[in-house]
Amino acid sequence: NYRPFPKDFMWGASTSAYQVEGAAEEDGKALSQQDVINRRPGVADASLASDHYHRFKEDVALMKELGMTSYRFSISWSRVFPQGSGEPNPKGVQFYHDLIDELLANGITPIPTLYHYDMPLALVEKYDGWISRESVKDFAHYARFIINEFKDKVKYWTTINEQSIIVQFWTQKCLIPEKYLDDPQIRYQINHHLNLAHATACKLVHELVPGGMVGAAINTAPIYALTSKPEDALGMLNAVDFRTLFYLDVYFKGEYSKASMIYLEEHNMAPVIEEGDLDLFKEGYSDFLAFNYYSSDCARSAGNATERTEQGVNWTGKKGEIESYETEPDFFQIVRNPACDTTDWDWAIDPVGLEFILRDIYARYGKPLMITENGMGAYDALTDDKKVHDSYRIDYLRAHIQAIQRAMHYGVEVLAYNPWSFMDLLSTSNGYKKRYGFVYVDRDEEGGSCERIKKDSYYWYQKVIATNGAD
Ligand code: BGP
Repeated sequence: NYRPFPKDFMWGASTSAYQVEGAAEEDGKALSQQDVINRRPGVADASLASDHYHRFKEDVALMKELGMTSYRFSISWSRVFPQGSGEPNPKGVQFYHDLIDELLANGITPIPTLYHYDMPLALVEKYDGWISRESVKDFAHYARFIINEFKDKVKYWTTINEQSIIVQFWTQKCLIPEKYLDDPQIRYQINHHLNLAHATACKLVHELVPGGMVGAAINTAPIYALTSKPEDALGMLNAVDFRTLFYLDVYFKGEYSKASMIYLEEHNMAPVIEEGDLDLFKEGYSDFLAFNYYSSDCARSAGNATERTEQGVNWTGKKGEIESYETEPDFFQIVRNPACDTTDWDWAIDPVGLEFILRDIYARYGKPLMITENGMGAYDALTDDKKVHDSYRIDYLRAHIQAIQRAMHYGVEVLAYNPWSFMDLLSTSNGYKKRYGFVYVDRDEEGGSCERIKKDSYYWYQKVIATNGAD
């Protein structure tokens, strides 16, 4: 008997620009680093994606029919500023006006993200992208233009998507020139620049948008101690500091968490911080935290490990492929959560973890929260009569919605639920083999018609929204 969702709770869904739009070089848009990173043999790339650029009206009509009251998407920097800076591209700007107008006309609150992994390629070529501090200046130019342009139409702004994931999987999320690959400090320098970019965008929203609210869209998850050994509990504490507080303390307290910074300094990985940077962090405060939640982790003591190891990625979609987990010697080691089942891509399925992280973050920072991504990547099959029976996705989402309701019952302020994804789109790791959408997009790794087909989960979510979460 948990309290019902509040009447103004926003029920939405989520996408990102390069993963849905296509038209990668159309109407003046230039390539972003994601167009290049995603060119892998046998895997779809971002050139067509889900053809949303040409079909956005049809897509918004489907959102309306679904009952969505919010839509979280991202703006492509290189569609608006093809060279990353200078003069805006009028056709690119017009696309986002048309999209946002269409959303508003259909009663859907737009929640744009300013940056979702897609740094303009021109800036990578010019100065190695986020590695250079110059990126912050160009991002500020882009952010000022967009926020000013849409200030009368957009209230909720999100800044950078998944900063912690950009750090963890830096070579997949950024195009890194080879000369930097052996330097583990670089990723923390990138992170510092992202923090400056985030704080700048927050300040701009406060300056330009009357009543505007702004926050980052981080990826976060609970990290449980693997065992009840005190050493493992300490490993867990370090992992939480390193993977979560290191980011959130900047957003909400304007400072880096001490333990992680000391660890980075001792291991020669600390970023160069210039005078005034920490003041900017404080001035660019966040009004809320948006976060993406998919799965949880466990941690233990790093034991005698002396080598850093990276978190592995499952590229094949066969359970049990991940062999390597993050180790920070002397600090912590991440391990698979043996208590949870996983998706075919080894992502632990843990709806309870969503209640845990909502309550944990709210208790620490006391700011409203918004879920900008949550969903189940799966192999979906289209039947001959054009149906997709994705009951596994319905089970996954239902359990997570119940977890949000429990967290809210215990006092956590949650503004919106925007599961990933509104429609099938280009997965960051697995092209179109791995799907998340409520709407099936008829294409494979080569391409296809991109016809939109409503899955079973679409009809189920329609009822969830119509009953304000009572389903
Ligand atoms: C998040 C990203 C999204 C998205 C999702 C699923 O980390 O913000 O862009 O793709 O994860 O990941 P994947 O596509 O690898 O399954």
